[in-house]
Amino acid sequence: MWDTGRDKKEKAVLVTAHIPGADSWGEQDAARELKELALSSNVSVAQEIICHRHQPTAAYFIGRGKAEEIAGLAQSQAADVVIFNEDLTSTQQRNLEELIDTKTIDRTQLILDIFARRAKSMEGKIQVELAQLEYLLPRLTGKGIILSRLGGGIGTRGPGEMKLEVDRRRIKERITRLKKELRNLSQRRQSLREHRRRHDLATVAIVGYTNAGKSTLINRLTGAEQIIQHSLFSTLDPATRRFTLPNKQKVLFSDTVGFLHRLPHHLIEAFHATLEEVIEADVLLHVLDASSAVIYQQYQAVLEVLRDLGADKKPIVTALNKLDLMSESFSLKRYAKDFENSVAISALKGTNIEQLLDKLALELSGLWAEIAVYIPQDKMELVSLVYREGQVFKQEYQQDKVYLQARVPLKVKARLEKLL
Ligand SMILES: Nc1nc2c(ncn2[C@@H]2O[C@H](COP(=O)(O)OP(=O)(O)OP(=O)(O)O)[C@@H](O)[C@H]2O)c(=O)[nH]1
Ligand SMILES: [Mg+2]
Repeated sequence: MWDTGRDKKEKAVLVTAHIPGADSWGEQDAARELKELALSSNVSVAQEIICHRHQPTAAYFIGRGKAEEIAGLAQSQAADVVIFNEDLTSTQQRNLEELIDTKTIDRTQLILDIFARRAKSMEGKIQVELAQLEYLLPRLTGKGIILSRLGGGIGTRGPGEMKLEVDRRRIKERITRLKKELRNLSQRRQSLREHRRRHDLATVAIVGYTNAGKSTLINRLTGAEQIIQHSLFSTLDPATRRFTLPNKQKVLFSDTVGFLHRLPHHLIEAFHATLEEVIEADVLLHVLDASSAVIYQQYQAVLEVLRDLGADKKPIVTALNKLDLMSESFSLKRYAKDFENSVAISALKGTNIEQLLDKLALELSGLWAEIAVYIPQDKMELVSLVYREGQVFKQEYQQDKVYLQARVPLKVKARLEKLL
């Protein structure tokens, strides 16, 4: 099952069927993002269409007349694929594909395709393939999958060079296998994290909208070599790098997959293992592209994903990135007010990085406390706890107890207070 047509550039017609009030994105912004996604998936864009609907229809999502219009356009442009900016039901997709007589894919499939191209690590590949198969499975009933789909290209690409499996029974078996492999990998990751915790490394997860500059920032900070591209979802595999803050505190930064508004749920689920870095982090560093015209929408989209992950209550430092592209100081002033705990930086030029690190150090210091305690000798296990989890400055033996001065995580302090 080798996909030989992998890099033939497909020609696409893009359709944004805007439903007013569905979210806070204007139709132009939504359409612009669809184009970025399409380009990131290496298709060429022949034509963009925006249409309006108050309510999607069960048969075609858009009206039949509009669908026929798109069919005409697709023929005259000799398009290989029509990409909808919405999530289509299997019925809508099948009907559209039949009427337009051209391969038709939806937003989720497009994003899955980009992910399939980008996945490098074993874990990333498994996660993407799992998400793809779970997306495909319910669409495979009856005439659910159209023959054009088997021809290759976008919508059929698995991670690596493989073409996606399209046999129902084999898909089910494969899903079971992938899930099992993922569980094993997730356990490995878990023990890695425990190892870190034992070495009391604070963790900072860099999160943010795709293309905001997360990898540029981690590279700038730690000299890592994360892939940087003007393209969506350049980073799929999380990378973790050690770094020492100016106050000598050691931290681990992890770069994560970019977020997107209406990120398909399949993907968040499949990427749960990767996103555990975010869930378990002590502090989040939210990188926002301050030069974006849709900064508020992107900010909200990131918060939504964080909420989904249950990570929105963590301390967050916001980096208003791409300062070098901003000419208007009044919008910066406004952002400084609207985005709490933020610093304007340029990851590319290295501007204001020290201020950002100071803010991070401050957040992290809030998670630690200095203690001075007497531990009775029958509770020696608490002495090892302090050594294990904190930094000991001073230790003295007195008759039947040990005196310790140390810096420990707040959690440890609370435990000591309870037990002493
Ligand atoms: N002008 C300017 N461009 C920047 C800055 N930071 C990042 N960029 C550019 O923004 C684009 C995206 O940068 P990345 O670091 O790949 O962004 P990312 O958030 O890791 O993106 P994904 O991994 O795709 O989610 C690249 O073209 C960078 O060169 C900045 O401070 N100023
Ligand atoms: Mg990146």
